[in-house]
Amino acid sequence: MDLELFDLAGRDPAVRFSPYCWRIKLALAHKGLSATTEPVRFCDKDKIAFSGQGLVQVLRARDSVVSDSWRIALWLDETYPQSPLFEGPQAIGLANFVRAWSQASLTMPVFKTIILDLYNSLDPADREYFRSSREKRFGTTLEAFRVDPEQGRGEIARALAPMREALGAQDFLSGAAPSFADYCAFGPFMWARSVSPIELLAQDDPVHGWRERMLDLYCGMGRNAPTSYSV
Ligand SMILES: N[C@@H](CCC(=O)N[C@@H](CS)C(=O)NCC(=O)O)C(=O)O
Repeated sequence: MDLELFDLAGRDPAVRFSPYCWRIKLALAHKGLSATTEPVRFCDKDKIAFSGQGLVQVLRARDSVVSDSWRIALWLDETYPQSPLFEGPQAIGLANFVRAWSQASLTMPVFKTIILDLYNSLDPADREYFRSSREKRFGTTLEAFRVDPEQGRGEIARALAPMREALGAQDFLSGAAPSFADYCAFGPFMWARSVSPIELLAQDDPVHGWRERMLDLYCGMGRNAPTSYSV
């Protein structure tokens, strides 16, 4: 079955920064599946109109269209049982908790730290859309929403307390090997890495070691991904 991923892109179409899209790219590699990817910019919503909604991530297979990264992950395991992303219903429940925690606690401090670098990585038409939609959402300018790197690192370090505790005793959130819970928590780090040179983690943080292991997965898929600046 041919798989096609609709993946958010920056001014440079090779720079794919969406944290939700990263979850699925790693999930596909985990299952040994490949997909072609189609870059989508914020102002290119026509490209995903067939999905009946306006957000990426969208996966199109020969006779299915699935949107929303969590639903895509469940669909992948149902459709391709090999190398499961979730080993049974309990794993689905626990990974869903990590997904929710990552979105509720980690996304915002990362966003505040990288927002101007993200903005500068967008295509000019997308910049206008991003500024007006996010300023409306946050009720303030991007510049006022942004925090400086030191404050950002402090907020991120506090948000990561439960992860740090778990990773003191195991290599991945899922145990000895990574799974979808890890991909959900890793998404915000790939979002940041794709567009911003700001270092989010202290070297001696166990989460730093986990992020290094995650970057190396699947032949360095995350580490070798194009960025909007020179690494
Ligand atoms: N729950 C969705 C969230 C997807 C989402 O929020 N995507 C953002 C990009 S990171 C988007 O498409 N935004 C489009 C817009 O703001 O117009 C998922 O997990 O796939």
